[in-house]
Amino acid sequence: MTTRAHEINFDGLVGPTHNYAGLSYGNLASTKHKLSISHPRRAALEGLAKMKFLMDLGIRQGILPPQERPDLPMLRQLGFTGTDSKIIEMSNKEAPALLAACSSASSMWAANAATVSPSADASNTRVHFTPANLISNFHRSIEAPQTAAMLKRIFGDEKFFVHHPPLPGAVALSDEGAANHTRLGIAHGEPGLELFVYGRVASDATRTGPKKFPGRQTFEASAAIARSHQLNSNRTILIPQNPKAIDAGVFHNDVVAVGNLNVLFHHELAFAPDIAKTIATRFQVLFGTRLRRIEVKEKTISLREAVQTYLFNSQLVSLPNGRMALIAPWECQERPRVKKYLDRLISKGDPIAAVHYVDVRQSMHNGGGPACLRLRVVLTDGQLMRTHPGVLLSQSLYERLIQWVRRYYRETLAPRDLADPKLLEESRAALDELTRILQLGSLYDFQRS
Ligand code: SUG
Repeated sequence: MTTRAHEINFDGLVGPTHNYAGLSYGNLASTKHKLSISHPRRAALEGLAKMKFLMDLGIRQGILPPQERPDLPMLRQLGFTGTDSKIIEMSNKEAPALLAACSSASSMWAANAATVSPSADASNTRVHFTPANLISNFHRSIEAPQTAAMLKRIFGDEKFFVHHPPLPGAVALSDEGAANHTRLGIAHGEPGLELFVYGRVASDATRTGPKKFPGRQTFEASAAIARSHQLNSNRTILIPQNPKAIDAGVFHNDVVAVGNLNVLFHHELAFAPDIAKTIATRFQVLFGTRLRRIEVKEKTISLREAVQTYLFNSQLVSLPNGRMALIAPWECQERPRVKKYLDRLISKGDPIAAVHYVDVRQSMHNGGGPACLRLRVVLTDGQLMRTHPGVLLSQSLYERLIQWVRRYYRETLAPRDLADPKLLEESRAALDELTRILQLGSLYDFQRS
C-alpha cells in the first residue's frame, strides 16, 4: 500500500534587514543591484503573497522564520566589543563589508537551508536533514547554526526526524543545500530517485571546471550527504553541473533545472552532456515508466535568458487534482520569447497544466526566484502531525503576518542604514513578536541573553 505523503514548501520569511550588498560573486543579479535601495516591507509581502497563492491552490505551506540580523554574536566573535550600538558603529567604521555580511537577510533563500531526504528514501525510514554549511560566501556561512537550531525546533521528534550537523566548513566540502538536489519518482510517499548536482570535484584539480565563476557545491559534499541520509545507491545519482552554466551565472543548479515526480524541466546546458539521458534511463528502470523530460534548447531560450528570467527557478508543484503547475517568476512574462515558450508548453496541458506568475522581484534582484525561497519537505501524515503546527500557514496566520510586517518593517533600506543601531532594535522587536506568533519560544540568541 502507498504511504500517503505531501510535499510541503517551507518558505523563508524575508527578514527586516533585506538589502542589496552585492555579496555573491557569480550571482549576476546580486552584483548588478549592489548598493541599490531595497524595500524590506515589499519584499516580505511579496514572499507572503507567494505562500498564500500556493496555499489557495490547495498546497500545504510552511514558514521558516528569518535569522537574527545583524548577527551581533558573530560581530563579537570577529573582535568587536562594547555595547550593541558600539559594535554596529565600530564595525561600520572599520569593516563595513563584515557589517553588511552580518546584516544580510539571505536566510530567505530556504532552498539553501538544508538538504532533506524523505523517510521513503532512507534505510532507517526517518526524514533526514543536513543544514548546508554555505561556506562559499561568508554572509551565507553564518546561517548554518541558526538553521540547524530552527529545523530541530520545527521537526523535533527524534523518532521521525534525523538532524545531521552541517558538513565541516572546508572548501572541499562546500555545500549549498537543496538548491542542488532534486527528487523524482511516481508518488511522494514512495521511494524516489534523488539527484545531487555538483559544480566541482575538490579532490581532482585537473578536471575542467568553470573558468569565470566558482562552482559552489562539491562532489564530496553531495556524496557525504547521500551517505549519511542512508540512501540506496541505486536510487541516487551524482551529476556534474555543466561548467558553461556556472560561467553564465548559474551558481545553483535550481537556476537551470526543476523536477517533480515524473517531470524534469531543464535547460539543454544544465548538466554535463548526456547526463539527462542517463537520468531518464535510470528512471525507466526503477519505476517502469517514462520520465517526462522537458529539455529547453539553447537556441530556443539561451542560458543568458534563463538566468535573466529565472525560468527554471519556477516551482513545479502537484495540485490536489493530480495535475502539475509551474509557479514562475514575473520576469518570465515580461520576456516575449519566454512567455511564448510557456504559453506553448501549457497549451498541451500535459505534463504541465498551468503557469502562474508570481512577483518576487525584491528577492529576484538578489538572485533568488520562487524556487530559491522554499525548502521542499516530504512528510507523511504521521510526520506532519509531529511537525510544529505554529509554522504551517493558514488564512488567519497569513493575516497576522501581514499585520506584523506592516508594523515592523521599513519601507526602504539604503546601504548606509545598516549602520543605524535602531535597525537592530526594530529587527529584534519584530523577531521577538514573530516567535510569539509562530509559537516558537525563545529561538533567537538575543532572547536568551
Ligand atoms: O546565495 N543571494 C543568494 C541567492 C540564493 C539563491 N538561491 C537559490 N538559487 N536556491 C546567493 O547568492 C545576495 C546577497 C546580497 O548580495 O546582498 C545573495 O546572497
